[in-house]
Amino acid sequence: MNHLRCLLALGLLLVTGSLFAQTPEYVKEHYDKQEVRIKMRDGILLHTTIYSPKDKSQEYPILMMRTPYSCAPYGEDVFKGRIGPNKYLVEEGNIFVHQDVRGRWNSEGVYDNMRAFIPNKTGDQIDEASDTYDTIEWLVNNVANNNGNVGTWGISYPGFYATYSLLSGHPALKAASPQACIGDFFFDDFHHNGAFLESYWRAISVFGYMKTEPTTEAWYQFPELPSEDQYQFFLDTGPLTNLDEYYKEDNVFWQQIKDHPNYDEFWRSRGIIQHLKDIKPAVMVVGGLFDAEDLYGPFNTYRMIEETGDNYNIMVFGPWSHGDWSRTNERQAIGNVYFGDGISDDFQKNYETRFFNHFLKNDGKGDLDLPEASMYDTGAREWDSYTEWPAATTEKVSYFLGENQTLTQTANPAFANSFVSDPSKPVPYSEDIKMVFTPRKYMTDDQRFAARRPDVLIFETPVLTEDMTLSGEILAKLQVATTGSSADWVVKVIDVYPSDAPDYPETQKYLKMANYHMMVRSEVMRGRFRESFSDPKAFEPNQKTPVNLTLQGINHTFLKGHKLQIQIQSTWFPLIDRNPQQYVPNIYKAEAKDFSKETHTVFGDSEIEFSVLKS
Ligand code: PG9
Repeated sequence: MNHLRCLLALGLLLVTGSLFAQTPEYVKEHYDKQEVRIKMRDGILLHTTIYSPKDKSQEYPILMMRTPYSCAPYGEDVFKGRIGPNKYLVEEGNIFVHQDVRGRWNSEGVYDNMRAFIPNKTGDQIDEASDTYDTIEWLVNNVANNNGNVGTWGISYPGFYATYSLLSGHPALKAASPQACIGDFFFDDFHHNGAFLESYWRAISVFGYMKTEPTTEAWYQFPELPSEDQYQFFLDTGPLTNLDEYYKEDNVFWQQIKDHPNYDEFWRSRGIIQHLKDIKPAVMVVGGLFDAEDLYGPFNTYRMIEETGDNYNIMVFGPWSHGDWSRTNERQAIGNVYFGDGISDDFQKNYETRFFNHFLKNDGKGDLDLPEASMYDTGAREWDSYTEWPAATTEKVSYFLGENQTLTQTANPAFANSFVSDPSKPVPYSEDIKMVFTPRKYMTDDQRFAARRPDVLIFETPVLTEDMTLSGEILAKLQVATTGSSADWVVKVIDVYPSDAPDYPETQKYLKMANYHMMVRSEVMRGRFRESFSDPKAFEPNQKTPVNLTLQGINHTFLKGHKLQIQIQSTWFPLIDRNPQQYVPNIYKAEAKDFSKETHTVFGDSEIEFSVLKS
């Protein structure tokens, strides 16, 4: 009996010990904490927190995350639970470093959103690459017991700094894992193809106010709003200019957003993708196929590195929302939709931990036997491995937006499908009543509420008689017209479940998965940017005009018994701001009188081009 008790106790210890590896108590027991201020080449001091294993019997690599979200808790005797990318890397021992980036929290300097990279810096010119270089140089020469190898990781904005670290050129940097990494604020987060994400408006509090001194307390605050009903609040507020009531001149980022409505040098210079050429350290890009915040970034970070270099570069895209892969949920679900068990833990243990150990604890040679592209099939609910991405084993298949709400394989330019688009009654992007910090759940939400509106056009296949896997980007080549001179065009790809689809434990009350219209992918094109993001153009009223837009990659099997549906609409509120539908030079400066109800038309030679996995 004692033997059994011992086994049970050991099992309990292993489980709880493993769970505890992400608690302050565990970290305090196994790690020492140091706080230092590292001097950059221009003299600015950056707050840097270092967690080193108490076990000094071996040397360890340094794993660093640079963040605008704070190294809190501050104080060498106060510990946090999550110090590394996952519990496995914490349990086995690494040196973890967190740094407040320049101008944020307890670091000195002036913050600059998505600070532009300066390729040929001179003198004490700085950017995030030089700050990374100067930090790594100090760490490898001053942190006890390090093995001389450095890795970087981060999710979202910290993911952007992990990408940026690849441009530092420091020889000790051997591996980076940019995760949900911002690539360009004109296509990630705050804008999609030029449309402003009004749903992000509250987040401008966090990034718009510039502090003057190092601080361990938040220097910004969220505006007091009269309502938690996001749709109603922004509708009642009206034109974007009325939001100036809440953000004054001292919100630098709000002024910058309003002053740069087009893809101009301000945004172009801040995009990091363009610089990711001939990268040397090993890279593992991670993204969520239902990440509402940063999809453009990870897909294009992987793509540019792959196209221009020959370093070890892989991608892992799972059935995740923003950052889900770093959490410890046993069941992976997003909103009403369940995808599987243990998916994040498997990633952390068998991808992320093995990636960093291979390049930081071993010599990085030999085969790591991770796929070039690990893409979860979000329809069949299983992992696919591809030897390249986009997958070579696909063929282009086009559907046209046909009569009687059908997707046909024959174009019919004579067919015209019209709807009235009314900015005073925009199509909601969600049925939820909530004032979000950033949108997330809509990415898999049921779209029946939209399908039943007269200002949403739907086109669908018959019930599929066999599985169809769409893998890769989707190109929408619309042929449209408007009675106005300005319009947005939204394309949504929907998986229509059969009438006998079972509910999940996660399915919200008073909603059935039977006939669920699952959002698989969606995107907007602000019509003025159809020819150029830098040089906007009005529509000629009532003139048939091509509008093309690319929807980010998917890997989704539409199962036999399901239907593929396309929804087209021109408002998507308040995910994005409302288009006045009369052309004005800058929608951020539009007035109430500029907003008009217009009739939009989608023609039958509008084509949706999919990449379909060859059977
Ligand atoms: N990319 C995310 C974000 C950036 C800016 C504002 C709000 C969200 C993120 O860093 O989580």
